[in-house]
Amino acid sequence: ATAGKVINCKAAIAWGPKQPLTIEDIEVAPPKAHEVRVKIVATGICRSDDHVLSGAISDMKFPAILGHEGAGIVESVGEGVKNLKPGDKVIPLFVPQCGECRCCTNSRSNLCDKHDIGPYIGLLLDRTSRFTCKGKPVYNFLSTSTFTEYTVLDEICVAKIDDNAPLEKVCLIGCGFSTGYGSAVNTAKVEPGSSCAVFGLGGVGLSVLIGCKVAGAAKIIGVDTNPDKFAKAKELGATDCINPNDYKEPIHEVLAKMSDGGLDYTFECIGNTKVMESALLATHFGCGTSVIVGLAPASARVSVDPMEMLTGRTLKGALFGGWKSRDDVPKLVADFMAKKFNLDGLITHRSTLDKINEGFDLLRKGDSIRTILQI
Ligand code: CND
Ligand code: ZN
Ligand code: ZN
Repeated sequence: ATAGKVINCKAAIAWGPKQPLTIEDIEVAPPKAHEVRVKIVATGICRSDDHVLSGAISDMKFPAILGHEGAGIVESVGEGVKNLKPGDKVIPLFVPQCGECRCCTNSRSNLCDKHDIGPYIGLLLDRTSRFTCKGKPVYNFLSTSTFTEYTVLDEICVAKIDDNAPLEKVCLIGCGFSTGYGSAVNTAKVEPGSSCAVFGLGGVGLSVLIGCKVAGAAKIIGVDTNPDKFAKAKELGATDCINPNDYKEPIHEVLAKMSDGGLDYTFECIGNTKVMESALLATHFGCGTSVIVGLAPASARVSVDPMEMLTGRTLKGALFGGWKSRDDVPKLVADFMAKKFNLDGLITHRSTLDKINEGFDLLRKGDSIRTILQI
């Protein structure tokens, strides 16, 4: 019976950019009204967490607990929480769904005014944190903070999922898988027989690829500067894989030759604005759509010749694959349980919280797709 009491536990603390995380003893206060305290069971390491450590996300506050791709079990709930109870399996949501704001009530949007996706506040909705370490408050990240044994979430940032779901796999539905898969099926709305190119074959890009295949795309070209990523991409449905460094011509020209003058759909899953420009140019004149999925550094800008748009290309983007988080995450977990897609191909490494820095190193070196930390 920890309900109502402060929990002492371990967490990986980020002290600032370019510094390793350290495992610390922290205190996690009980949830206040409309909050939920969750025991994290498993979490993936996504490149967005590393963008904070590399400094590409530059307005974060420290010390902070990163991590936004987790799954866990409700330990206790605050006053007024109706739809969650201790013991429920849940996935923390980095895009909230309050159900009431302008975006939530618009069927074409999956964002929510209550988000903390830059400029970063790093606190719960009441503008405080439930974490302390060495007597000082610790900031949240993306409303989630999963690199800890216990976290506290606003209830609008929690999806209740199937009691039988394997948390050490479905944690990927908290970000990488859903972001990529939804970018193909919701944001681009890839059609049967269409041609697609996916730039960046990490956890997010490979999930786009899975979505393109499920949607029935006839041609799916994987593009990556690291050819070690090609075998996995082909296993998951890529019909061709190319390395831009193997060509003298700009990569959009190479892709145009491979796709009857341009692709129907392209996806940037890196966070590089130059690649975003190529991905748009690689779509077909008059009918192509390019989707920005990667998170670019805060000050970066994309340059577009207006003629590219005037002649009928579409440039769009989405967070979390366009899914309305609280409504759709339980459905995605149900689809996983019904074997509509498989997550094993995305999981290359398993580890523990105390080895989190090694997990980040694997991602930086390009050696992992997803490392899942068992908490
Ligand atoms: P990860 O680093 O695993 O994958 C990126 C891939 O891109 C790697 O395979 C690289 O080799 C490849 N790459 C790098 N530079 C180039 C280049 N110039 N040309 C071709 N390939 C290149 O990252 P991830 O899959 O975890 O995440 C990808 C991006 O998605 C990243 O920017 C992350 O922050 C972002 C993201 C977005 C969202 C969202 O909601 N839209 C959610 N989570 C992550
Ligand atoms: Zn992510
Ligand atoms: Zn809302």
